[in-house]
Amino acid sequence: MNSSCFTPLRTRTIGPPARVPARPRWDGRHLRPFFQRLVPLGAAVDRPARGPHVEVLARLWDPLAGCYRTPGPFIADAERHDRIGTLDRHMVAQVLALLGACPALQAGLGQVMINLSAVTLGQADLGDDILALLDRHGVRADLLCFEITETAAIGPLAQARRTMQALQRHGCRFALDDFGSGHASFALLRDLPFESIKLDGSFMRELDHDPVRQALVRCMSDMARQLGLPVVAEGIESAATARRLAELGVTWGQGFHFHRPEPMTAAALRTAEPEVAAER
Ligand code: G
Ligand code: G
Ligand code: MN
Repeated sequence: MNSSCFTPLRTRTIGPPARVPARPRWDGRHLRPFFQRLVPLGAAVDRPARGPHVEVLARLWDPLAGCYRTPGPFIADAERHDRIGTLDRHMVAQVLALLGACPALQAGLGQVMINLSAVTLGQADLGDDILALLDRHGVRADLLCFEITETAAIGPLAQARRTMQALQRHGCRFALDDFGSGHASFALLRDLPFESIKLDGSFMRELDHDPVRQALVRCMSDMARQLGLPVVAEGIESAATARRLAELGVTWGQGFHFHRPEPMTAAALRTAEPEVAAER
């Protein structure tokens, strides 16, 4: 089995997406949304919690290997081959169809965070496409927060800003993802109306033993507080890291320590709720 398969032992027990064609060629039907919960770290929480916050994570079914692939390689591939806008829209459509089919689920959820490539954000028709999907599936816009990754060039800033503002007027929010790992982070915070920051998971590795990472995380969390933006730390793999982050002023976290990503189904989202409430 290839090493980029996601947790092979577990995914062997998780079957392919419904109606997936049995051929190894990339196709939107091979995509399936998984999700990971966010949890408050320590006592301070920046926002009144309505219910569990979750991040949607794309996984790609590999029919030859019989497992799901993690997104790193196939997202990069889609960006290179101009397919990322289609992939991101497939993900949004699948998530909204799921939420739209379950009004009670929508009422119980806090925020659903969906990753969008910076390339997708730069596409002029994105705002209208998302609003049309919200309308078609009857999903509240304020349930959604889009995480923008800066791995690829963000393209025309004016277009990105217009799309963000149009969706924000309907209640959607925007987070800057992978903060601290690229070159444009600070400039993007200045130029675009982000409402929260997600610290790149690479800072969490060895955080507990590394004064440099601790200084950088404290600096980013202080800056976010001054800007009035909530901060989420990603990639938390131990209780020690979670405790250290709380000391450094980070108020939200996610990672394997709290929750291994799992397929996004109504049943799984429903059972996410009491656990998160207990952790608060
Ligand atoms: O787990 P892994 O390190 O392979 O994740 C790689 C990247 O894929 C992460 O930065 C994550 O933000 C991104 N990602 C996950 N799901 C999606 C998605 O639906 N769309 C986009 N554009 N990126 C995603
Ligand atoms: O950049 P972004 O945060 O969107 O990346 C999310 C990716 O990181 C997902 O594909 C997810 O599977 C992976 N991920 C989530 N939690 C952890 C963790 O605790 N450790 C590591 N190494 N990866 C994680
Ligand atoms: Mn993300």
